[in-house]
Amino acid sequence: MTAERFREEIIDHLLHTFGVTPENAGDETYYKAVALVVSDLMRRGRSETEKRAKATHTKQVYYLCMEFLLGRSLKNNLFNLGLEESAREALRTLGVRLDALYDQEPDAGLGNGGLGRLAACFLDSLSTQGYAAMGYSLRYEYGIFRQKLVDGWQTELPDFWLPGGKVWLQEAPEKAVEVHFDGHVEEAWYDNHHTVNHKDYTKVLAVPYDMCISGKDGRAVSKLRLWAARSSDFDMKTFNSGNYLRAVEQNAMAEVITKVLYPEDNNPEGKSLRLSQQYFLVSATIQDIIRRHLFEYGTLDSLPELTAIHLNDTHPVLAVPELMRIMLDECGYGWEAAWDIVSRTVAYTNHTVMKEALECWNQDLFRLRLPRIYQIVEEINRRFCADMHGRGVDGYKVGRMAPLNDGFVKMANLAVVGAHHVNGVSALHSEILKETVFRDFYQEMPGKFTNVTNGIAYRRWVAQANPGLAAFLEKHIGGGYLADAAQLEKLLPLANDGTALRELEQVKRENKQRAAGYLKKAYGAVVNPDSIFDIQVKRLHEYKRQHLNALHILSLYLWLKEHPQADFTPRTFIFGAKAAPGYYFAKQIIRFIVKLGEMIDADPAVREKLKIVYVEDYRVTLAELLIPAADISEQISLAGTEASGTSNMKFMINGAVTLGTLDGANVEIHEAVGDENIILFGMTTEQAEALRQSGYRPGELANNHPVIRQALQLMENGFGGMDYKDLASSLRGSDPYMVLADFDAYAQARQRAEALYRDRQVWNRMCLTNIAKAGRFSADRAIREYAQNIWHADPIPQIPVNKKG
Ligand code: 26Q
Repeated sequence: MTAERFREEIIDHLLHTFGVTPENAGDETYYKAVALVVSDLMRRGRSETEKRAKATHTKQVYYLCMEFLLGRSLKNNLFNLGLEESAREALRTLGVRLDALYDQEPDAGLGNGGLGRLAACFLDSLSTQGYAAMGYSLRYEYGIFRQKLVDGWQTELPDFWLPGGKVWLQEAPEKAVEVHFDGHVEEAWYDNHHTVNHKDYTKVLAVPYDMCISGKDGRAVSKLRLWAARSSDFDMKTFNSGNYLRAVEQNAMAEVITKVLYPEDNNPEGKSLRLSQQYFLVSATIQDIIRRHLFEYGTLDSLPELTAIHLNDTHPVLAVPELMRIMLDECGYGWEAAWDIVSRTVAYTNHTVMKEALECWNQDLFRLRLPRIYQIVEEINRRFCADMHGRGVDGYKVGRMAPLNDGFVKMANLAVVGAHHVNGVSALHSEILKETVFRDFYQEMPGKFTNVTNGIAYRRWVAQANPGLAAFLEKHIGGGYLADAAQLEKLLPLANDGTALRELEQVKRENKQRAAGYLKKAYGAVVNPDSIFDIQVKRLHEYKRQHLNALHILSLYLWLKEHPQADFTPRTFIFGAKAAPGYYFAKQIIRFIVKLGEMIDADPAVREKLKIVYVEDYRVTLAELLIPAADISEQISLAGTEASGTSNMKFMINGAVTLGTLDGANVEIHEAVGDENIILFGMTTEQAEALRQSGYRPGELANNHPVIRQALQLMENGFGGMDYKDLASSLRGSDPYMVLADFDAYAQARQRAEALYRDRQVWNRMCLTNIAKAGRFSADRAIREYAQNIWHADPIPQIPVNKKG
């Protein structure tokens, strides 16, 4: 589209959609007008994609996920459609800056962290590589909460994103479906801490809101269908019997289902509203998939050949019993035939090995809410157990694998039983799955288990987030890496090219300056762009060990107080993390970090050397700003706890050096770059396990270690008007994630990092090598592996639709 045409379309939307003249429109309205122009284009692309997919009987991929953490869309879509320059020029003639419009867009924060962002990156890759794909999720009215720190304490504010975000959504009321909750939870007796009591509704309307997801250069456009809950109608009987208020109330109850995203990640709580959300997503989605399939092919017999349904974690696993229900109750299938179809259609990705993060639901709650689904789960369970017993499997083992056991519905067991493939998200994680959580299953059905290491969308995380690096890459290796990430290796010959390395250093320096400018503007924080930018941004969790990082900074502080003349490269430590609102300990860690930063700021003897910035409300848009500015990428989870990590990949491609443990995908980053280009420390998974077995005594360790002892004492005595006794006593008492055991190794690793950083040539070479070797962490590669090994799906053939035979 030319700039002139673009300009006309913008003006058209201003006048006819928003009723303002170009002169009177503000940035916000301009943003919406531009978004609508882009949306129109993408919808046309989507129709083309659908036509081609149908004409060629291409297998459809349906990606089900309770979360899609999309962030902003405008820049990404303009970039993918190759329209950024036209848009910029069109707006310039109207006296408007495109970059100002980008800032008008709220983040679509429909996810917590890694899992939700992965889903978003995967949709991008599905489009770009031309698969026939749809994502399904919920149109939460409120996304992940906005974080506000009040004297270091996290408070939560609602994220009402729709006013600015809904321009990307198209309501499709004609495709609405009904979801039935045939059970009544008579009293909120089960989760009586919970204030939402949604006992009354039985029928809820699921209304689709569709968002087009563009691929680079328009090979295909995917659709993300987000369901919103509406009450299906006034219960007229109640209404007529004079209970008007009750009818209205019921209406409101139904809409509660998609009101808000649950903000707990890796620490699920068994709230009945969450179960309703999950079933709501699954039931609406499965009905939609079946409708589409029957419309095209007239029978569900061909479902496994023509569709792949992917469960992103166990959250949408009720897709298995829901598909069974429809086939049995509404399509006349018998159990065996239906089960054969279902279990050849569904695949499942696991994202965690931590026992407390595996979803299970109280059986009574489940049965009351979803009686028919419960019956089907019982039958799945009965047949599975009978089958296992029949094969002579030990009774205890059968119990451990059973979807129903100990009064719980075990969602992961249901997923493994129902899926044809189960994958972990990094090589290490997939091995741990086979050895621990799914050990029994692995022994009985080894062929089901596989690995697909996560990946990220380079087009967003490099080309858009880091224009300086993109220009550097364009100059030295061309733009081919955008479609074929393996081409990044073409950088390797530059490892000894001093000029190129200095150019790369300059790119980093500019990104640090840009980030510093933002930190100044947003928080009044003054940071030195010549200091080492050492960044840890991710959800706050004990297993991720932000407190290890902070404890070490505290020890550095104490050391610098004693060694004021020491030769020391100034460091800026940047943290960004949201804690689940009810995760009290995590909130204490945040406060500890903030207060430590304040103590340092107040101390003229150290503040030129050390600086902590805790960025409030960390989200996709801030990640895009901070990650390109990092020198050091902190990936310090206890080995064996982080399934993969994906920010580690984003840092790597942006030329930061990983300082990390051998956990998750760090293992593969190490493999890719070699010992010289990563800073590893700490126990391996086996060593951590062995230490636990042999009786880990953190209290003793603390007492015998002068540095740790002094740091913990300072925490106990307090500073900044409060003490951090809870934190200190947890470390001394049980230290579940072995912070103290890895402390020395961590301190040494940081010292090595500083030494390496001082030799600019050496450091720049490390950065360059990381970028060059990052190709394997592209989401495009991950999607190809899913397609080939799990979904058995191919891209839509590139034939012109109107020439089809
Ligand atoms: C479940 C039930 C009830 C309420 C909440 C939940 C819930 C929600 C989100 C449970 C887990 C999550 C999110 C998990 C997650 O983000 N896991 C991360 O997934 C990434 C992508 O694979 C990995 O890179 C990370 O290692 C993993 O922690």
